[in-house]
Amino acid sequence: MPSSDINAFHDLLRSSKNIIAVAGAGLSAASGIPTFRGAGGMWRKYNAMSLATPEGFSKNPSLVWQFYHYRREAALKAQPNPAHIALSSFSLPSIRHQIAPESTFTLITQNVDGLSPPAADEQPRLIEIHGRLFDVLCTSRDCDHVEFNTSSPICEGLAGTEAHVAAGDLDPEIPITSLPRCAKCGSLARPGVVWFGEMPHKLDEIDEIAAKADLCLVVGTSSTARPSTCYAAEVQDRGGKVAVFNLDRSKGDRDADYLFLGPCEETLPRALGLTN
Ligand code: BV8
Ligand code: ZN
Repeated sequence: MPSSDINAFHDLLRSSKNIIAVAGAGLSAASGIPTFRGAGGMWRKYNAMSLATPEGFSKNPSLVWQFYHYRREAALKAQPNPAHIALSSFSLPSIRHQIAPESTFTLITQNVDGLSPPAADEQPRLIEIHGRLFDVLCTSRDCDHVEFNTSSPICEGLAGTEAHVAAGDLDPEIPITSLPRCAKCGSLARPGVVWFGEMPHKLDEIDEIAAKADLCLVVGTSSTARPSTCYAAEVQDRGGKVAVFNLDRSKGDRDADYLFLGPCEETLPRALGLTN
């Protein structure tokens, strides 16, 4: 049975050397971004295989762009919540070293909303394993141009369609010429997120970091999508510890050493020693 003893968890933090956090949609829930699989989750309302696969995009880019335009608009309106702020504060050595004196810290987030602020130091302390909503990629193999684009709307053809998507009504009629185009070569562009069946980002770097980790925090994820679901077990197999922060019981907590049930925007700042 996992422990929820906060003092014992603080002792563990004090002796941890390399800490990783694997985060999911629950981290951004308090910012008003819907999760995928829970109550009101996006994959309950929309078909993941039509909207979040390369095959879905080839078949109907209009449908897919409407979905991602809707999510871009929602993310642009959202603000980081206390759980994002706790993780970004914890990534600062001057703050973290007060509770975990000799530790490193890396946040691996599955979220694509850009709400986790990048760390201020020179280390790659934030890894967005499933890409970013605001990266826009050229689909032409000869070009491969990538642009960071936060325009609202991203193009006139999608303006206002977010209201239809929110109502569960995707309109397949937008012509391909009215969808976002590559700024360099004019080809059809696509959202810069990692779809099912595609290779997640920075896997080698993550493998290296996870191989050294002695504590894994699992925050607001159902632990369903591979490979993110594997890192906690890897850390534990090498004798490290796992702490799960989730609103409810989840697949990732079966073998956890610590389990903090409740909204992570409340449990995480306290567990990381940032509030009382
Ligand atoms: C890969 C970006 C090869 C896009 C996402 C069959 C067919 C095809 C593929 C597969 C298959 N079977 C298995 C696979 C592999 C597949 C996979 O894992 N599928 C599973 C789901 C069946 N994975 C892949 O295809 C990956 N690529 O495997 O490449 C490879 C890899 C490594 C090595 C060699 C080869 C690529 C997966 C990327 C998919 N894209 N996102 C987008 O966002 O549109 S992943 C998808 O699930 C979501 O989009 C999300 O990012 C991710 C994880 O979900 P969660 O974040 O966990 O969200 P969820 O709603 O499930 O859970 C929320 C949790 O929060 C809940 O537990 C809830 O209780 C909790 N919560 C809510 N509120 C709070 C809270 N907790 C705390 N506080 C709160 N306030
Ligand atoms: Zn191009």
